[in-house]
Amino acid sequence: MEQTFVLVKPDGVQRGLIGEVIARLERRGLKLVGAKFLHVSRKLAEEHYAVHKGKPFYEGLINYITSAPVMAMVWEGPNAVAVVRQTMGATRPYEAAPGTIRHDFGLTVSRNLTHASDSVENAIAEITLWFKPEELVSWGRDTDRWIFE
Ligand code: YYY
Ligand code: MG
Repeated sequence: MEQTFVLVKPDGVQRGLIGEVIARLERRGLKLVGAKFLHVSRKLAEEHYAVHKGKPFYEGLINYITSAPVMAMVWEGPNAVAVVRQTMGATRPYEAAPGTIRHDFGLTVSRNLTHASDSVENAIAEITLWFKPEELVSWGRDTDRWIFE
């Protein structure tokens, strides 16, 4: 089953939106299989955002993501990567569709509340970077058969 990596970034945590993000993903039908609340080190932030190194917003992005705690999670379900990206909305909140997290709670790209893996390949890499295998919980949920076949 597909898994994806999700972060509630420092602005989401500071604004008390961890529960809101979790509620939306749960309600969508996805299953939580890993979670940790942590203050991100510069090293982890730089590895996570390595693809953006050298871009004009990179330093600000690293400073922001390391400025206060984040909630890191792994969510599982059919098409989990695409489903979570859809629920998050477009990178720039002013372009995100109504009903998405970034639309409903955000205004600017540098405070866009959440991160979610953008491909299955990157999801695997990000889950491996942030979680040890034993930190992921394999569990059966009785409602699964009412959510997907
Ligand atoms: O995957 P996603 O978070 O939607 O966007 P990316 O293009 O991967 O950029 C990562 C992160 O960088 C974005 O969520 C906010 C920040 N950022 C920025 O501050 N300014 C930009 N012009 C582009 C991205
Ligand atoms: Mg990205």
